[in-house]
This record gives sequence, structure tokens and C-alpha cells, in this order.
Amino acid sequence: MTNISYDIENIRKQFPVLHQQVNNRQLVYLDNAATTQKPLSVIEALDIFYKTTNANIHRGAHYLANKATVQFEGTREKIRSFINAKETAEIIFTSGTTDSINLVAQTWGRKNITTGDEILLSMMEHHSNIVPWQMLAEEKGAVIKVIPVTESGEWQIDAIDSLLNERTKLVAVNHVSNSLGTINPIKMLIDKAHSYGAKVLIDAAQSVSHFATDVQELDCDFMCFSGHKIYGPTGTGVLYGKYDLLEAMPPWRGGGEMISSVSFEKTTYNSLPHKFEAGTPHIAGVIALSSAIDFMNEFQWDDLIDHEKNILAYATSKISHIEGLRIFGTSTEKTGVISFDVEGIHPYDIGTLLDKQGIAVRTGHHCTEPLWSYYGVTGSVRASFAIYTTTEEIDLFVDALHKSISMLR
Ligand code: 7TS
Repeated sequence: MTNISYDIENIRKQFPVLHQQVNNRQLVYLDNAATTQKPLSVIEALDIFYKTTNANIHRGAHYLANKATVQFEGTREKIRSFINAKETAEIIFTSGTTDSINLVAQTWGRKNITTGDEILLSMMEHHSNIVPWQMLAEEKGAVIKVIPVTESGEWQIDAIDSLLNERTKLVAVNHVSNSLGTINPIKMLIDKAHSYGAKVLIDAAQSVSHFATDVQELDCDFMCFSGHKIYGPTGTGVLYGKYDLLEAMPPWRGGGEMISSVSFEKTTYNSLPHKFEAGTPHIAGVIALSSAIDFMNEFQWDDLIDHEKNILAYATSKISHIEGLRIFGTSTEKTGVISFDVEGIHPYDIGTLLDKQGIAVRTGHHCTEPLWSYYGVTGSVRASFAIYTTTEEIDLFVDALHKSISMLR
């Protein structure tokens, strides 16, 4: 990555959506764990694609088709380099993390999981890393096991050894929790799981935009993320898989592009990665995702991490003394997420009053219902930060929070 200094004003200039009033107040966007805003370069890449290039890929021999194909495949190489995969064939484009996980469950899972096999998840998984495995387990008679969490929102490390055994076929966990921000010690789990012969899928939806990911160093078998959480377009996502695993997996969706030849007697399938990319993908989105990766590559990870740590520490110190306020997720290893509730007040009411003051947060269960059951609540208010969040915005948020609480008490 080339070094540019962390110039927050310049960064914010690149995000037009931030510069608007909402409910007659300056917008303060603190819902970045749900989706990040898009820099001009990404918005323009979509615009330019439709204005100058629009054509279907891998099909026509004409100029525009070739141009679109080169750009689309160029993104694949950019993603390979971004996560340090060995080969571009290991990068499958999907519509997002949810789609990637379902792909693995429906292909690798249906082929390799049988009765009595165990799938290990954690208590802090997003529903999209729970439900596809439950559906598979139900079909195959497999068993779901769960790594419990501690009060501070970290894995109960000493429970892990007793949960892994030779029946464990898959471990599927997030790198960072969307509800708590906890950065999980996945390398340790990957190594332990491998010692039992289990495969490991990492849900990196909440980590790829926060710190460097190196799939070869991690040695994970599968990894997935969504373009829209890394400043790219919605409807784009990535599944990384080790080549040999992907090669041995049957295709999932049938259709154009994923075949080598079709006859009514016998159809043969395309090589990787196309075997898993049936139909016309989100071509414009994938090409614009390349601009999102370029945007990320302009920074030094250390600068991004420092900025986020500073914002998190500042916000945490400003709200933690509020009477009756409880923060969920207090690990020392966490990204810029603060989930909280206030005694006697429903999170939704706080969220609604914050919105009236221009502050966008998320309230509810954030698709992690089992986690909230563990805490004995139905959900939280969640403020989540990004590359463009400023301390001035945190001040506006904290003032608005004080006002909201005093109105609701
Ligand atoms: N896994 C994690 C850890 C997530 O945070 C999310 C989305 C997903 C999977 C699903 O991603 P998708 O792009 O396929 O929808 N998380 C959130 C959130 O926290 N608020 O809105 C979406």
C-alpha cells in the first residue's frame, strides 16, 4: 500500500452521501456495520461502466464484451491480491456473504456432511452463518455445536477443546462479530480444527475493511465477504476457497457460464471459478468493487486501525459513564462497534429519537438472536464506525443520546 497521510477531510469529500441534512440536522452515519457508504470512485465506476462499456462478459467476441470481461476478471485478480489467495481461480463472485455461505453449505456441505457429523459455530454468529448450516444439518442428520461466549463477548476459549473431535467436519465462525465488534482469535481455532481434520470457513464480512486478511497465512479453507461492507456496491460478494476443495465440489446453481458443454445426454461443467458462477453476474458491481479495493489500497492498514481505535476509545469513554448504560462487547480486541442498551428504555425508542436528530444507528437483534438470548435481552442500539467517522460526529451522537435518554426517562 502506498502511504498517504490520514486526511479525514479529504476522505469525507469522497463520500457525497455524508454531506446532507436528515430531519433538518447534519447526517451522522453510524450504521457502517450494516453497510458502508460509497466513495465517488465507486459511484463513478458504475456510471462509467453503463455509459461506456455495458456488455455481457465471457460471451461476445465484440469490443465491448471483451472490455467488460477484462475489467471483470481484473477485479478477480485484485481481490486475489487483496486477500493474498494463491490463484485467481480460488476467487468466486457471489451476491454477498450470505450467498457465499449458502454455496459452501449446498455444495461442499451436501457432499461431505453425513449423519452424526458435527458442525461447530459460535454463539455470536450472524444468522447467515447459522441458518444454512441448520438447513444442511436437518437434511443430513448432522449436529450443530456452539462455542459459548463470555460476559465480555469473547469466545470461551477453554470450551473449544471439548467441542472439537474427530466427528467435527466443519468449523464456521466470523472473524469479527457484527453485534459486538469482537475480533476473534481465528488462527488458533483454524489450527485446532485442522488437527481434527475439520475444514474451516471464515465469515469475514465485518473484518476485511478493518484490517489485513491473508488467507494463506490463516490457512482457512473458505472465506467470504460482501462488497457493500468494504465501500463497494451492494449485490457483490466473494467466496474464497482452497483450489483443491473447490475443484472437488459439485456445482450448485445450473445455467449459462458454468458449463463446458450441454447435451440432453450429458452436461459437463466449466473449470474454476466459472463452475460456480451461473448466469449473468452483477458485472457493473464487480467492476466497481475493483475501485473500492483501489480506494482501500490507498491507505496504510496501520493508519486505518489507529483511526478506528481512536474513534472507538473516544466514543466509549464519552458514553460509558451514562447512568444505566451497558455496553455489550468489551473485548480489548475489537473493531469500531459499540452495542449498548440503557436500563428501562427500549433500544428502538433510542434509535428513533437519535434518527430525529440526524444520527443513523441500528437497533434490534442485528441478525444475531442467539447472542442476545445469551445476554437475556432482545437486542441493542448499535453505533458502528468507518474510515470517515470523526470525533465531531461522536460529539453530536453523544449529545443526541443524552437528549434522547432524558426524553425517555
Ligand atoms: N456475516 C456477518 C458477520 C455480517 O455482519 C453480515 C451482515 C452477514 C454475514 C451477511 O451479509 P450480507 O451482505 O450477505 O447481508 N451484517 C449486517 C449487520 O450487522 N447489519 O446489517 C447487516
